[in-house]
Amino acid sequence: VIAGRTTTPGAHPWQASLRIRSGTKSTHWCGAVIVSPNHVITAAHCLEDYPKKAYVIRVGDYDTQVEDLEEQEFHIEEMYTHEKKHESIRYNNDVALIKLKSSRESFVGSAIKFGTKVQAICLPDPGSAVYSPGRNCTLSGWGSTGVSYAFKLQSATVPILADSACRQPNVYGDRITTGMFCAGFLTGGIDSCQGDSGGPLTCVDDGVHYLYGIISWGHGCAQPNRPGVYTKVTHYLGWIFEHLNL
Ligand code: 4AZ
Repeated sequence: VIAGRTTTPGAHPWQASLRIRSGTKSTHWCGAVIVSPNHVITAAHCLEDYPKKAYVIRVGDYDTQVEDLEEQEFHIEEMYTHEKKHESIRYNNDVALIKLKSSRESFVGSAIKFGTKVQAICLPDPGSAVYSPGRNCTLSGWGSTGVSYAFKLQSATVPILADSACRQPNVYGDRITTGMFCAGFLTGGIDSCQGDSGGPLTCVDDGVHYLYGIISWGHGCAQPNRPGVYTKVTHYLGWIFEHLNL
């Protein structure tokens, strides 16, 4: 996150980290979002470079350098990547659902133990979710702050941009599909960045946080006329619910 703020522990209880295992340790790779006791959503492009055994999902984290009591880690039981990923254009259909493997001892039908600092995000209702231009929403992640990845979870408030603004030829033109939307500032300055992708863009409706976007791509970070591009969650609700039941 570029020009964001450091969050407080538990302020984004649905935030997860998709990590790459290396020996007994793991390193942050992408964001992810808790959507059920057994599932997280992430960006499809986050799952392209390694086999499923290489990943771990961590929830309940805040400062990646400190081990918290709330932290829980899971291996992947199954990963479902959208079948039309990158179809006709790069980053199109950038959504994936991960089913977590529950550790044998704590198995009670669910992998994640929910608590005050670990919760699922609500998925939006396609009938009432509004992606209106100018609406302020919140993104979060441990991605690049400009020089290096963040240790403490960062967040930023960004307005949703009109498709007409984002599809201008000097912005992204035809690279924005119906499954994407843009959020941020055409003047640059505040944005998601490398290592944030797969994480959440949430908006509040009647006091409830909903997952509107999945951090997906952008040309660099926080550059003028290069806002962040997000996977439009309402466009994929059918696909998401279908795969939640597999
Ligand atoms: C990335 O590489 C990435 N500025 C994520 C978000 C943005 C750019 C790149 C948006 O993960």
